[in-house]
Formats: sequence, C-alpha cells, structure tokens
Amino acid sequence: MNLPTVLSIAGSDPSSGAGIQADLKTFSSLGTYGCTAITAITVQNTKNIFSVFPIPSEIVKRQINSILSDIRIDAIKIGMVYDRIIINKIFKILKNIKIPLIVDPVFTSTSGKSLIKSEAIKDLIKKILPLATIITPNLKEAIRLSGIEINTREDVIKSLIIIKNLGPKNVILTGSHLLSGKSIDTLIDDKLNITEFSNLKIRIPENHGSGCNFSAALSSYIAQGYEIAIACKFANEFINRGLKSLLYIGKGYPVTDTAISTAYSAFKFQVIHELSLAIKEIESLSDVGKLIPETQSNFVYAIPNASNIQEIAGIKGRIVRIDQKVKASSCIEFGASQHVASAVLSYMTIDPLMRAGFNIKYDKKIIKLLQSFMKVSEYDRRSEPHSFKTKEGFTIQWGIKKALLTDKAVRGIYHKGDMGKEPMVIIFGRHPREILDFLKKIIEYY
Ligand code: PXL
Repeated sequence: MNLPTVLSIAGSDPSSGAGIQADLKTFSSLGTYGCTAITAITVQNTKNIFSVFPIPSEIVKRQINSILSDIRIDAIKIGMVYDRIIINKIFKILKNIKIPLIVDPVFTSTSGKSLIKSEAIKDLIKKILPLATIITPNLKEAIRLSGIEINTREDVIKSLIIIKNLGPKNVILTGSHLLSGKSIDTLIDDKLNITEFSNLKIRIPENHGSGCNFSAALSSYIAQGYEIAIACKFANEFINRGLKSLLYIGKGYPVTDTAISTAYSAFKFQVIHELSLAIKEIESLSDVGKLIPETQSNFVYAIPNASNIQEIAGIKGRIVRIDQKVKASSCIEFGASQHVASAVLSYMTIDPLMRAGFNIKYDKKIIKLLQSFMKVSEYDRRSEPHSFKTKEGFTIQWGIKKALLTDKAVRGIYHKGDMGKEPMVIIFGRHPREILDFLKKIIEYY
C-alpha cells in the first residue's frame, strides 16, 4: 500500500502548534505521509519564541535531496525559511522540479517574533513565490506582500491581484476574519477567478499554528490530487474544525486541533452505522405504524458537539407508514432532516449528549403512557413570538428550549398544533437504541 506524500521544508516548533511538527500531524490526520527538511530550530512554547537557530544551508539542501532521490513526493510545502542562503539553496533545487509547491510566506509568529530575516523577504518573493502552485498568506502577510492596506473585501481582491502578479499560479488569503468577524479565505486562481470560502461564524481567539495547519491541509489535499479550488474548500473546512476546538495545552496561545478531522470522519461514519442499524430494527417491528403521524416521521442522530443540521444524520425523505409497519423512504444523509434535526440541535445546546430524536403522532393516550416511564414536557406553538414564526426552523428551536426551561431531563416534548400544523411528539435519546427501547414500550401498551 502507498499513501500520497508531502515534503515539508520548514522550521521546528517544540510546542508542536506550528512548524514541522504541526505539519506532520496534519498530514497524518488527512491520510498523507509527511517527510521533512528542517530549516531552523526554534526555541519556543505557547507563550513566546525565545530563539531561532538556522540549520546550515548545505544540510537543508542535503535533507531535501535525500528525500527527493528516494521517495515519490506528491507535493512540497514550504514554511519558515529564515535566511537568504537557505532560500537560495531551496530555489536551486526546486526551480527544475515539477512537483506542486505550496508556499506559506511565514514572516512573524502570533507572538510577534520574526521568523525570517528582513533582508531575506525579497529573496522569498523573487525566487520562491514564482515557483509556487499556490501561496497562503494571512491578512498581515498579504498586507506586506501587496504593500497595500486591507480594510475591505475590495482591498482583499486588490491585494490578491498584486500578489498573484508576483508569480504564483494561485493565491489564497486566509482568515480575513479580522475584517468581518467571520473567517473567510479568498482564492484567486490561475484564470483570475475569485472564490470565497467561509463557514465559521464564531469569534476566533488569537491562536498559534492555524496558518501552518491550513497550508499543511491544503498540501495534503493537493498531494491527493484534488484540484485547487476543491483542495482550498477542504482545507478551509479542516481548519475551521480545528479552530472550533482550540486546545489550551499551555499557558499561552491555544493551538489548533489537528486530530479533530480524523475524529470527525470517524464520528460521521459511526453515526450513520448506528442509525442504519436502528432503522433496520424499526422496520422489523410489526406494530410501529400506529405511532407515525400524518406528516410521517424522521429518525435523526447527531455527531458529538454538532453545531448545525449538516452534522445531524436523518432519513432523506421520511419514515413512512405501510399498514402496521414502517419503511425508510430513502437513504441516510447528513442534513436530510430539517424539523427533527432542529429539535435535537436545540436540545443539544442544553444537554450535548442528547443526540438522537424521533417524532411520533400526538395522542392524549400516548402522552399519558409516556408520562408513566419518562419525563414529558409541552410547549404551545400559539404563544411563540411573531418574529420567530417567520423564520424557517425557528419555531421548533424556540419550542424545545421553552419545554426544557422547567426540567432538563425531559425525554418527550409535544405541542398540540397550530393553524395548519399537526400536533406532534418528539422523543429524545442519547443514542438511537434508547429511542428504539422507548418505541417498543409505547407500542406494547398503546
Ligand atoms: O505559524 C508560523 C510558524 C511557522 N514555523 C514555525 C513557527 C511558526 C510560528 O510560531 O514557530 C517554526
């Protein structure tokens, strides 16, 4: 078996938030094999960089050559290069090599320490940038490279055009969240198309290593053969997941979690697997049809810490009643349910472990039955503030939170309907199996 490979030419960071160590972790977590050529040893922790020791340029050159002469490399990533001699050695090796090159123009650390000698910046610009398939400046680096102030989206585009004219085929300006509070990465590609990637709306604290990890993820995806715009989209998603779960490993800046994406894929797989087993079992129950409402049912299960309905799996279509039994009308997909998924999402803001949900029909007898073995709460759709009613998916979120105000350990929540809205009960569980057990109990006595 073989994996796609990336060679990272960069500095060492003993705290492993950035540099070579971060690159290797990101490569591994994305299924890529990482090789390294170390340009400098930094002495640092999460608070500060204390000193930088460049590696003799001849040794940098020999590290790169030893790898390229032996291992098939699918992408090369350049990070901290520090001084003119190292840059020129790297240039001489790479100028005739046709491997995709991803350059992170590293100038200073988050703590404000210089990671390149000032006289070497022009060498990086003149020699290395024109060789690059793509470069990944952040806002500060883009300001420095383009020489213009960046205050608006128009400035972002202006600076991208200026930087693209320095010679790289593509440029992606990362994390321009400073401008709008949202994390946006903006790509200018070889045909001068502009594409924005954005999906994080939380405020991001200053952190250590997100730039390295973004370009390492991008390098992995390019090594795996994705075209530039797709690789950028995936790298944006990878880093957003890392930024959402920043690790406070030291007393200083938090670092981005590079393992979360592996865990994320595993969670998604597990959720689909568990849900499909539970659905198979429901389909085998002979008397469950009587619980299905007019508008049919859905069965949903969220990944841990889901923050939107795209992270909640459900049945595309519905679970439909066929005589006394039920059948899933289609496959399981993330983002397939709006209604029941919104209810679970809402519940998870109060108890993150309550990740599964199933809606059944409302009947006084069912409520009585539920009350005999679980806590049940109610909300009145008619008392919802008007401003919520007009927004898609808000009623259910408002209702669930309202029903949970009095008691947090509720497993059944119902409403008795509104104009044109069927009354409904939603059963919640920590796991689809728990919901199955509830359903079996209801069927038995109803
Ligand atoms: O994130 C830029 C960076 C790159 N390389 C090394 C670093 C840092 C930031 O601290 O230490 C080695």
